[in-house]
Amino acid sequence: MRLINCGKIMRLLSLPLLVGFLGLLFACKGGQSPAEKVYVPPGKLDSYYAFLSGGHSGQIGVFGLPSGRLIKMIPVFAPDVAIGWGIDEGSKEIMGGYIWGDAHHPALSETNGDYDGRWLFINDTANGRIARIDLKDFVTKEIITLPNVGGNHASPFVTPNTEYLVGATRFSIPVPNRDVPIETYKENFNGVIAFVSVDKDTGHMENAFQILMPPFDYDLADAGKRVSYGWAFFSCYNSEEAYKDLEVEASQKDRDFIAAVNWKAAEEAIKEGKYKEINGVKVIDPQEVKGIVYFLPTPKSPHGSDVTPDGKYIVGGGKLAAVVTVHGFEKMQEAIKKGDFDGEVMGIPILKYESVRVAEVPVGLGPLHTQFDDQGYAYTSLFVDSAIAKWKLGTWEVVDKIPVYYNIGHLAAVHGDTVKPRGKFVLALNKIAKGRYLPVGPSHPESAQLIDISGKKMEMLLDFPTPVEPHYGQIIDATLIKPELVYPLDQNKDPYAIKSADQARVERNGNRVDVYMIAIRSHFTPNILKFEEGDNVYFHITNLEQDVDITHGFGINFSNVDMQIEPGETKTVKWVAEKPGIYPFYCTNFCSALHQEMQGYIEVASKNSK
Ligand code: K7E
Ligand code: CUA
Repeated sequence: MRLINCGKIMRLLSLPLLVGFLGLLFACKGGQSPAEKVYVPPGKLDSYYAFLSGGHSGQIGVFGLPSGRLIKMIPVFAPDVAIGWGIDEGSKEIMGGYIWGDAHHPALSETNGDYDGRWLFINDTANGRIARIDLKDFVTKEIITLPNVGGNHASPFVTPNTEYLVGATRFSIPVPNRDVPIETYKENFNGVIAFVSVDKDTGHMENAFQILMPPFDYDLADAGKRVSYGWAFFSCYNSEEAYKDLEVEASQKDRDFIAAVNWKAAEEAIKEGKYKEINGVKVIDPQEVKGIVYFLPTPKSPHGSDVTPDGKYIVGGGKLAAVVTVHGFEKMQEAIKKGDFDGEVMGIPILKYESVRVAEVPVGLGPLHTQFDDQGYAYTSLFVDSAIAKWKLGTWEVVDKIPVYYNIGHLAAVHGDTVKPRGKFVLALNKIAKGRYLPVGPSHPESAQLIDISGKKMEMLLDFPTPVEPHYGQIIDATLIKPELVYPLDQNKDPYAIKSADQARVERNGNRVDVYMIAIRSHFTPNILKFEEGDNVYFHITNLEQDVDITHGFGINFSNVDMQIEPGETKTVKWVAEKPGIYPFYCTNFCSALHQEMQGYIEVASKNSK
């Protein structure tokens, strides 16, 4: 009897206790401090990869979020002497003779409008190129040049199934490029909008087609999605067609444009042969082929051009305005049908502003770029205000604002430019970091700030410095990327690979010498080498390791040769035996307890010593 009573009391007590406990749990969760929200304990992994462009360093930074930890710099357009990027023969060939690039916009490959974790693309504003990084090993595999494109800035911004990467001219040039007086800019210069196709299976890029454009400065782009699939939208400034003192002369007009390109129609035109070839690329002239491009008037010197996740709206960030302009895709289609035009430039109809504009959202000063969350909100970076404005799609009201430090350029939300944004965080990519970090001389680092967007009000969580200079970034759910951790040796198809020490050898052919070498803890075979003055020596080194993170280095004293060879990989590096003498070489990447012993000697005999 007593026992039963006791149980009853316990039952009666347990319900409020449970409720209380759950309440406490919720309160704790809701009340998590910023530190708790970004803390990733030792041994635990981040939940997101953030890929941030390295600007004029020509690289890409890979960060973990929410911690903000820098995990890797991927060399793309610039050499990296640790890895040997730009030193070994394979990467030298990919870099195509340039040693710098200006990397602005990372673009993850997409399937059905969402990141698929296969490849990462990035543009080079300096030398008109796009690079492809394979996310199987985070290595740059290919760099393509976009002929006719002067300063490829509005790029690569993939279409929803990575059918195409886009590119466009920021600095108009004569097309084809030739010697003409700069003063004949209006007559002789052109912009170009470019489409680069991507092979579904291999990722291989090809110049598919281009569209000749008036000599404006094309700035940013985004591909249409869902209802606007088949289109792409490019912002531009300098519709004044100025070629000097742009600060003043390109800021005259109240409205410039967003160019809406119907790439499905362009594909048809190409099939029908309506193009001319310029520098090996098929170029459509809108004066001859109608229905490919339209101009949407957009205030004022617009920078960002961002399509909403449902594809219904195109948001233009008028950097000299206090509003973002929202154009409706449906309205645009109706206006095109009705011929609601306000003149044309170079055969390209200008749609009436009132016929395409849906809203002007008063976000604040200097709106640049817009990203989206999973709750129907948009987030716009405000360069002049140093802030982010949060606003509601559909009602167009600004609901929140948060200051950032200082002068934000791009911002990136989790899957924030896809058809399926994930919410959670937005990352502010700030240009100026005055006083935010320990001072290190005149140049301060760039600064990223992580902001929680899961609640009603945005909450600042974390500052972290970033190497030069993130323009844009993309944030992907970490579970979507599954890198290969060693290269399987049995699948190594490099023509210079050897699979065991007994295949190691030296082959001479005139003054070309090929050294087939292996690296394995903790030696090279062969490790005593004798050459003659003037020999061109090609070292083909295979790392026989199959254990994770056992990378060997190969550096030669008194030379510019150094590279890293990953487990199962073969790399080739050229070294010229210029001067007689002794040249030690050694493993430059700490690999084992006997790493210091991993070395060898090269003897170069003088020509006359024979
Ligand atoms: Cu710096 Cu996209 Cu080149 Cu804007 S860009 S900020
Ligand atoms: Cu191999 Cu250090």
